[in-house]
Amino acid sequence: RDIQDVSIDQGVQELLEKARREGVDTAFDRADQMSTCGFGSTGVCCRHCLEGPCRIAPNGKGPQRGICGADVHTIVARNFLSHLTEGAAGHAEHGREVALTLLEAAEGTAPYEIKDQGKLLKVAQDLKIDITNKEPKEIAKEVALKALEDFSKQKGIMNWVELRAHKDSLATWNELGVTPVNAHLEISKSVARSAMGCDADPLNLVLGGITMGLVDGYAGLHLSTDLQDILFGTPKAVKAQYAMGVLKEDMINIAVHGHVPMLSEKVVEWARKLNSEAKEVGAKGINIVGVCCTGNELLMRQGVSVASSFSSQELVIVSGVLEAMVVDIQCVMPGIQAVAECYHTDIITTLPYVKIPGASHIEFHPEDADEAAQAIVRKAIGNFTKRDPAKIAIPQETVEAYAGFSTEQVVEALALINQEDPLQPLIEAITSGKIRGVAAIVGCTNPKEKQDIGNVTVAKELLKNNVLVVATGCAAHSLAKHNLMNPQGLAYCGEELRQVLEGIGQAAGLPSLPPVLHMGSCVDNSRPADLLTAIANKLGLPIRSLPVVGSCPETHSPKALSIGTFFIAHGVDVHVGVSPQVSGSSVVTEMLCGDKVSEGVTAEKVFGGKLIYETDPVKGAQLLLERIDSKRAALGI
Ligand code: BF8
Ligand code: SF4
Repeated sequence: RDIQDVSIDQGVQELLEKARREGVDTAFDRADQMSTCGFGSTGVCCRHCLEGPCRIAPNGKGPQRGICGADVHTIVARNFLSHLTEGAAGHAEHGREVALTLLEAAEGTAPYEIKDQGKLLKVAQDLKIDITNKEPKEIAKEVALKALEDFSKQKGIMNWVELRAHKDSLATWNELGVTPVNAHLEISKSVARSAMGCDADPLNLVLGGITMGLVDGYAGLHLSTDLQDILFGTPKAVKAQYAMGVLKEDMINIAVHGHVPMLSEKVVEWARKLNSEAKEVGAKGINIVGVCCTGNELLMRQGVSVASSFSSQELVIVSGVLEAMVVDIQCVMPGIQAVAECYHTDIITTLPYVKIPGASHIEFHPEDADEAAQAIVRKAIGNFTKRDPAKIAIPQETVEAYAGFSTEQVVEALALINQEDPLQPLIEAITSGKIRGVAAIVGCTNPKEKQDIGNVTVAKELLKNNVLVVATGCAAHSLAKHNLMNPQGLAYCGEELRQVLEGIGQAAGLPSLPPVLHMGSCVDNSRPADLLTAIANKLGLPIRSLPVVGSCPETHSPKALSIGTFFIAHGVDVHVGVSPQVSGSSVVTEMLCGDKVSEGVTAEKVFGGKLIYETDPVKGAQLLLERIDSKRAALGI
């Protein structure tokens, strides 16, 4: 592809051109070299045992069953479940790591404070923990132990499901028998049932997938957000910069990349503390920039600027001014090391179960977080003088973004209009039609796709039609870079939505709210879910009847599929713009994407929401608008 066909971000185009000039291979080039496998992309290739791999030929021409006798529907459903299990496991590990850190902080063995004591008390009370006469650390310990029960209890349902789920959604899940008991038990069961000779029933496998969506949603998203807010603070409105131009030639640049904020928060803290050492080597200071969801986490709580989303992560290195890229877990391309070897950059892995050949490894454990963060920052400082001046090129453009819209911050802003009943102005705007619906644009960028175009196009189509848009993950990067998170983006909003955004913004002392509200990283998809639950509770309606949708136009990650499944289980329609690899089975496709009049069981009949697969972002947005309108019509608004 020409550089213009790879991304609509000019800085990415410039760096890709430089990479190609310098003979550096990136994910965009590798995507062009990779031919699409028709079997894998439709989900019909099975590698679940050593009799295989078995592939089911399309159109009935060739084998129609694997060696064990599994038909195409079993194979596709099992592969889909495996994807969801992988996604849920990633987020559950994230949640567990945070819970352990909170426990160690409470016991005084890890150097973290409890920054949001208000949220700690609220979560503790909602978990029915007795807080009378207890110190914050004592309460934090009990909250952490309750969280860890969600990885160990053998009976009942997960504590975080009880804490956060809407009662009507929970009733549906209980009736279907899909409510998770504990995350590890369910993940283990899910891996076991996907093996050869176990679950062969496509419907049962897809229901197993719903459980994985719920594990992701509660042990991953909600649990992580709650405990991270307690440890690091609940985000408040902040302004920061996006795009590759946030790199600084006269400073030591450290990119923090991955997901879990325990490491990145400490790197930021030590970068501030060791600033004088940076000056000793001739730099003006230390500039931390974010990549992927770590970027979102630091942006939301620390106002740290963000360089890159997933698909262009290697290009941050190509700027020639990156001293170190420190990574933890998830969405870290192994390819960054080969790119780093062409420059002076050190790739630093930090977790024992996420290593990259050739990279430096500074192991990070919460108890010695300070020592590890210092070593990381000092390694970067030591690299500053190793730059090759001939290889330096930083794109100029940066874009201002307003972020930090936690659910608490949104409610606080609304309270400026109606102190007694903060949600009322939002609900009135929805019922009167000033706001036609609410959409969460979430998920990734994908090197196979033209970066940002899907995310931005869906957002603009929805905004034009007066849909209130919130965003998380790398989709939020796309929208921020294209001016949808500052007041300039109001030009893309329908007149009525613009008035609502200006009204709320001005009450908060801003010219306007930004057109898109940045709610955080992918685990922070718990925040829109919390907002929906609050609105549904206030209206006395189930979430499934609200005019709300989700869209994931450029996903690459199984995590996005498991988050999407979590929302579908609430009855929220979810659009994906990249193949979810289920089209090889008419039965599975019908279960996920079929409608009320389809034969057999469909997600829409059971939950009230379905999966919408559409690669054209304009058409995808139109389909979402149709769904919003049909939910409005059913409510008589
Ligand atoms: O968890 S949006 S590319 S970085 S998977 Fe990965 Fe996708 Fe980015 Fe965050 Ni989410
Ligand atoms: Fe083939 Fe069945 Fe083994 Fe899959 S589980 S590889 S279909 S024999």
